[in-house]
Amino acid sequence: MRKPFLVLALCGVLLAGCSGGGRSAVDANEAITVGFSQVGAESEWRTANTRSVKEALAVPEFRLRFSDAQQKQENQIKALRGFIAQRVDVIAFSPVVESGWETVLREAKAAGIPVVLTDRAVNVSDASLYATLIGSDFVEEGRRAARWLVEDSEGRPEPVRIVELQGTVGSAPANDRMRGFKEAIEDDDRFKVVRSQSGDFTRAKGKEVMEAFLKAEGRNIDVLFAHNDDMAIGAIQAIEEAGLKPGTDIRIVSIDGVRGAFEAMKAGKLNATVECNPLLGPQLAQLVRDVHAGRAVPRRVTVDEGVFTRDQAAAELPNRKY
Ligand code: GZL
Repeated sequence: MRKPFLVLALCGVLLAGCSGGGRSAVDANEAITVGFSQVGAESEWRTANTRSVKEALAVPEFRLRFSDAQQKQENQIKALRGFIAQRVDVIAFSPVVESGWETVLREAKAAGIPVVLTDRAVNVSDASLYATLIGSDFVEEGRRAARWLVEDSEGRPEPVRIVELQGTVGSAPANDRMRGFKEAIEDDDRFKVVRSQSGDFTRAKGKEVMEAFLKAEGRNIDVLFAHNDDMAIGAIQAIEEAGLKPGTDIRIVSIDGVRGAFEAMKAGKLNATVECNPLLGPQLAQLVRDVHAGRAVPRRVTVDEGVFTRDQAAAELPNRKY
């Protein structure tokens, strides 16, 4: 499952190496100036994504201007306007939420600066406002989490009462993971989502909301579906503090596949994680090269990902790259 992505990523790295091979250092005037606005540093996934982007663009061919929006849209819009004023060659960003980008993207278009979306999508009326989106299929990730749950629930008591920790309100991953999960169980009466609330993709908020779920539902929770591993890890603390066994009294399925999730699965406290690969740097670098050179790029670039369960965790942990 993972090979194609790895090969693509390797090609990206080799191309970077080949294009630099034997050539003198890139003249400062020729370097491609990239303005990158990152969502924040809210999760292990985000940290790995930032590292991948910075590493891939840390070659003489690029000059990276990086901005951390601390999960606030107004900070991202300010950063994008700054990149436009600085007349960068390409803008790349991971939009914290789906809506509210039309105006600033029209300003980038008017300035003749191409935009590459990474990780998350935007809702705009004019498709020409960005060149391409590279990121995961979040709806499929939600479906995969539900498929694991359906399979793991064979022979168990019914109904299966689920609580859901949603990601950042209005974000593409939260909207789409919820949609995919719901789509995959809505015709199966065994499954009931009894509570659903945003934990904003962070461990702290995930713990806080899970405490509220436990207070309200007591021992009537069979499953936690968390839109990312960080919220699941926070929820695990709340479940243990309530005197229950995470992974046993309450089964947990989450999304990202970060190292912390594999460690929790190895400890028996998390049951499954759906991979969402953050290592987009090499592919992003290639897209920036192509867009800057005026070459055609695919409208949508996805990455190959898998699903990992508790029994695979110990063997897979040493292979994890994020
Ligand atoms: C998904 C990414 C999400 C991760 C979270 O591509 O946007 O944001 O699932 C992160 O961990 O905060």
